[in-house]
Amino acid sequence: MRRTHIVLIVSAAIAVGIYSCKDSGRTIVGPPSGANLIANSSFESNGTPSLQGWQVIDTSVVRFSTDTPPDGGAWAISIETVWGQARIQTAVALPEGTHHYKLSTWARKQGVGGKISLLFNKAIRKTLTVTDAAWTVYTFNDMLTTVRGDSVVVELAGGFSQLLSGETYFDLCKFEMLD
Ligand SMILES: [Ca+2]
Repeated sequence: MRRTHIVLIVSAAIAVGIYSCKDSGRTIVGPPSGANLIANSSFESNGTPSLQGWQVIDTSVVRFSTDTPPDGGAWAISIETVWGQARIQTAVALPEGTHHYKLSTWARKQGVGGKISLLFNKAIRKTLTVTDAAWTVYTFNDMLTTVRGDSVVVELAGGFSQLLSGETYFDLCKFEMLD
């Protein structure tokens, strides 16, 4: 009986130790206000096109484009309008607590335009539709209260249509913590 107790205590101590290590590894240090929390906002690295940090859903309709907005560097992303899932996503780590955030993206469209969405814990928090043929900044502010384990995903999607064609361009996608 006593041995069982000792085994349990040792097991518990190991579990706490593992949890503590894991916990300290996951601690997110609060970023300074105004900090952009998306690492690859401009879809390029030193002039080379890059989708690092972004998950591409249906790579056949996501392309790099040299058509960029002001200060957009050399490359933007274009996503074709299709009858299906044409989108890219990036997960954003947030500090715990209540903060104001701002999502902003330059975008333009030809034909059927796509959408910009913010997902909080896998539910759509807000969606903006790209309506302009010229490069335009699409933006919205949000207040989020987050606890450990919460996640935010920024999603840029192409247009959705069975019959009509189109292309939506995105660049300089930022998710900033305002305060
Ligand atoms: Ca760019």
